[in-house]
Amino acid sequence: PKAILLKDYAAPAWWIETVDLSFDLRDGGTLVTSRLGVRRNLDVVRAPLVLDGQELELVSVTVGDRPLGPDDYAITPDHLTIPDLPGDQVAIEIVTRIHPEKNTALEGLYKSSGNYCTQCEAEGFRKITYFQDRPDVMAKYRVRVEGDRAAYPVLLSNGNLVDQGDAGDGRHWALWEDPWPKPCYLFALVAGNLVHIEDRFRTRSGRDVTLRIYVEPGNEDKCAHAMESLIKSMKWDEDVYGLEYDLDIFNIVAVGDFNMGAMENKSLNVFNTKYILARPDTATDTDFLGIEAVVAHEYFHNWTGNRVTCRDWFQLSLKEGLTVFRDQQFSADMNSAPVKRIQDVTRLRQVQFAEDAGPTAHPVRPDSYIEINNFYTPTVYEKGAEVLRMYHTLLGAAGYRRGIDLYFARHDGQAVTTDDFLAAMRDANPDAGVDWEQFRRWYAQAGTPGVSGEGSYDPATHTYRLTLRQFLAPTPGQPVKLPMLIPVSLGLVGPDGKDQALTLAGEDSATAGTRVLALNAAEQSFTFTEVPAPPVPSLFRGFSAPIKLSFDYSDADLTFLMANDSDPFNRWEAGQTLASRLLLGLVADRAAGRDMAVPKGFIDAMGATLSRASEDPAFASLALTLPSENYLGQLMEVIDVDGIHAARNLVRAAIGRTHRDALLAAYRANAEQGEFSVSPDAIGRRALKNAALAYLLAADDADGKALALAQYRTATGMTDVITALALIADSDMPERADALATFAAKWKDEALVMDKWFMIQATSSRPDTLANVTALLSHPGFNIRNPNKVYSLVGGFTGNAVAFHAADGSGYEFLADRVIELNKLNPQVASRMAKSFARWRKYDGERQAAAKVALERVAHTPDLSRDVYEIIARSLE
Ligand code: B3K
Ligand code: ZN
Repeated sequence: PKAILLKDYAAPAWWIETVDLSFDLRDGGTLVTSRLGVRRNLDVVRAPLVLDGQELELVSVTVGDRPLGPDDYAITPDHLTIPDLPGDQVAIEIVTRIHPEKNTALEGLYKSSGNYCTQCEAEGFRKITYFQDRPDVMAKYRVRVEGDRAAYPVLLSNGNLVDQGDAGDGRHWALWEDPWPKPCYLFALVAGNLVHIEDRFRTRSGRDVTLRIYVEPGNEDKCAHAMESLIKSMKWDEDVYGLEYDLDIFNIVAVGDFNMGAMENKSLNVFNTKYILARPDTATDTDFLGIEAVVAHEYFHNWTGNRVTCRDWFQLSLKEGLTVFRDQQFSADMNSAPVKRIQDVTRLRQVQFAEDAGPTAHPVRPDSYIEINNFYTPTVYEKGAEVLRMYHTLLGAAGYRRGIDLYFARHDGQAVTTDDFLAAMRDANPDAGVDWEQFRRWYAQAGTPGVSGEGSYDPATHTYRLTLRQFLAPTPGQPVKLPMLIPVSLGLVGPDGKDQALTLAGEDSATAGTRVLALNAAEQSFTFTEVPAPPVPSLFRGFSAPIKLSFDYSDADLTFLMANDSDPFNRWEAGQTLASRLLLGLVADRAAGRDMAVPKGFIDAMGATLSRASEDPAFASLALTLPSENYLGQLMEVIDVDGIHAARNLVRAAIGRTHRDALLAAYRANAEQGEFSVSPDAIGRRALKNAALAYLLAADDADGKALALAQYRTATGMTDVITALALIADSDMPERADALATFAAKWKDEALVMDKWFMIQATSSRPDTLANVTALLSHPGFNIRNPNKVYSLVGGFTGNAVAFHAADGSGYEFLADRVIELNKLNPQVASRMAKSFARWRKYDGERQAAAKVALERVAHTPDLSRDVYEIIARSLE
């Protein structure tokens, strides 16, 4: 397979301005008729019209009124080329036949539980009809959908329903028209037996919008939260970004078989049921928050992605980084901002930093790919969102908004680049004093910058000198890196625990608080004057840049910041830094054959956090959580899987034993009371209660076990039920088997709930986990064709460090088998699973050897998809 390069981008020789599609949906073959209005692009050299198409059966091609014969065009497995088009403006009709019922890749038009739906981003439209499948070709669509009335009572596409009727023979049709030009990746069609809930939203300029969520019959009672989230998003986008919805109708359809979370098709979002369906007894707090965030994300795409789209797929972060940042801001406004920030940074470190440190590292704006579906990555999404956050930090809320307004004023209706976005931010803020050429490196250079430094206080002159250095390691294809523009949001915390003034040498006296400095050289010193007493610096408040900090804090400094920093993120961060330091020390002790002794100071600090827990239960639950095994692994040169697991469990047990009474008290104080709610407060209290329960079980506490069993048996909300069940499933309590069985019996018909059941077994650290997971592949509730099932069972297992990285290589062998099996069915899901191999070189020799065998076995599989090939080839490089 050949790589596609950013530098090869060229505008198309032809524009397609109108698309008239007609779908004749039938089992055994769907006929697609496409009438295109094409116009020559006079700005480029004359060239034939080359259309993309894959797995299509061509029935006929007509240019003007002339039917073409096979000699009039050229056809390959990927293209249809029509040479010598007459004139500059031509009408073309193309008829193809496709087989959605056989489509297991879930890309293009396919069936999920008997209903037709589409997924076109990134390049699925070419599996529906021949077309210039590229985002810079924007057209107006009219779509006629015809199908059996009884089987598919609901027929949907983008835009407005303009007509419908009876087609005879038990069939009916609907005609949809979308007035907004769009790239074909935003096309959608749904035909099925669906029911809907409905609400309305009046935009601030007075447009009444009908909002509908379509689901399979029986799920109507699980849509309310998604609908509320949609309405909140529409309002928030008006208030914060000044962006209003632009049609009279907004539809969401939830389907059970979907490769990712959801898709922002114009006015017809298609969602994975996971991000729509929720009832307190079926969905966890994480699910409720996930739904709010994803519904918002897809809605926000209406402007950032749809009205202004990407010129080419290298620009993917133009819409994804921006839209993730927008959904993060939204969720922060709807819930607790510090909690949201801590969760987002935890995820960034867990998945994006890991990606940046491995063979699949790539810039936010990649410059080459083999399969674009492999680039819907944490780097493009989450690091992309951090880049947006840095614009916001450097320009302030008002400057950022000026940039956004200019971006839309310039580019509404266009397909543009991340450079265009940067230019709008720059031009709207001429006095910002930002070196934009340097800032641009955040898009171009891969890897996570490291920042190190130290500070010194001079009591004679009352000055504090802070020195910071930055370093960016080479990544694949980028041996040499240049210094980045790194926004450092900082405070100087005085001995009284209060922020001191931040006056740089030569400035007028500043006020106390937080300020943002630009670190733009390899090494830089900042001298603060009028500092009355030696401070502890609080650096990168709110995580103001996606970097790895190593600053020469003493343990006492960190404990001080944990208790005193005015920035909640950095209070949490100080605890995490302290915990990582301690845990890695224990891992080293164990490796050297020394006893692991847990320092009392840390256990006391956790006790202090616990004693303050009632002030902010949500924050406390995060502050009490130790860094994950995966994150600790990233801090090691060679990942000591078993050592990390042992050290972390030892510390957890020590906390559980030492603070038993306080944990029991926290459990009881936060037990469910009153009506169920997903308010931030209620979620926070549940999180604290369940964190306390987990510590009690870590200490093998008898009362804790009894509480877990009682909670499993009597709780009504899924958060409490599944947390208790996960703890039981991870133990060797005699009730384990029975608890797992009663859960499965109760929920066997609720696919999303069963996903959780598979997940908790796959993530257990019991020694029999691989055997259990292997047996579960044959469970009647498991289906390898359903992506959610694969993500729960196989994905859950690969995230389980001790089991997946078992020294005997059994975990790698298991994954290779699944990747090979999935490669034939669904390349996107296969490749997502294959990414778990990527960091194999970070493990010891024995594990590396086993991983290599597994990787090579996948590499030698016949008919390897481009998706899997690209990941495996990069991993082996
Ligand atoms: N834009 C889609 C993702 C499409 C993934 C294609 N493999 C969902 C989103 O980011 O909103
Ligand atoms: Zn998105």
